[in-house]
Amino acid sequence: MTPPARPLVMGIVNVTPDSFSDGGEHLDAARAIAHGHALIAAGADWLDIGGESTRPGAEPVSEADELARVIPVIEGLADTGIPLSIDTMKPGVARAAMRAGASLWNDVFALRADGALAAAAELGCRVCLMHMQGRPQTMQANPAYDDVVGEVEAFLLQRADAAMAAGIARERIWLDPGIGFGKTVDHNLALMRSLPRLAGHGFPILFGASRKRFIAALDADAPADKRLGGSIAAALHAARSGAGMIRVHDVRETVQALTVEAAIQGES
Ligand code: 7PJ
Repeated sequence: MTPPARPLVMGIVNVTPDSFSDGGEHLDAARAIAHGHALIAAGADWLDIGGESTRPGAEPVSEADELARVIPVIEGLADTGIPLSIDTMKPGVARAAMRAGASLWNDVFALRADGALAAAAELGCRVCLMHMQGRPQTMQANPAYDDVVGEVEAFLLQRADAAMAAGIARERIWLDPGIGFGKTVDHNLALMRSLPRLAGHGFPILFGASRKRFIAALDADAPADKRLGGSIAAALHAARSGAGMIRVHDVRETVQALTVEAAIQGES
């Protein structure tokens, strides 16, 4: 029996300075590479490498600092056979990442930075276009929509059109509703319910809810390291809704949950 299809699992590799060490960039890169290897051993299909936190309230990072963080990690993970994604809003970082061995530009800013569309077209890489209302520093201050599902869908389709007009092939484009990026709990839940509709446009869907704050809001303020149950619930829902890739911290547990879910659903 061939195993039924499950979505791909993208493991998150954060390369941000460790506040508990003064070991500097080499130590941070070595740790991130080791973490990437561990995620591959746990079953990751992709790795997403990011050097600028986009969590609510996070401050921007300079291009030089972001490059110094992520490029050694991409180089260190380039020969594993597992495809690599770069989580960045900066065309310069995306360019260097592709040279170092990445093949997907995961852009929470959806290629709206100056020169981003042209860079992605020239690089010939895959792109993930994510919806975000506002900027990371302020996006959770007062998220507001008349129709969150309609507005996020229209934005993503408009960005996909812009990407194709710039010369990015349709089959290279992924869409992501951006759970937690300028959204209340109710906005996030509405977007999760609407995933089948978003998947209906023919673009593959990338979905990320791992350890996000809406889980804490539904479960007594659970801290980030106590949100695995909620993360898996969201991943299973996304799988059932047609998502093609799930971005997570807890790779082993998510792969197991998705594999069991796919076996139960059986081949259709
Ligand atoms: C996402 C992301 C997401 C995509 C982050 C966090 C915040 N990229 N980068 N989708 N989230 N495509 O992991 O909590 O949801 S950073």
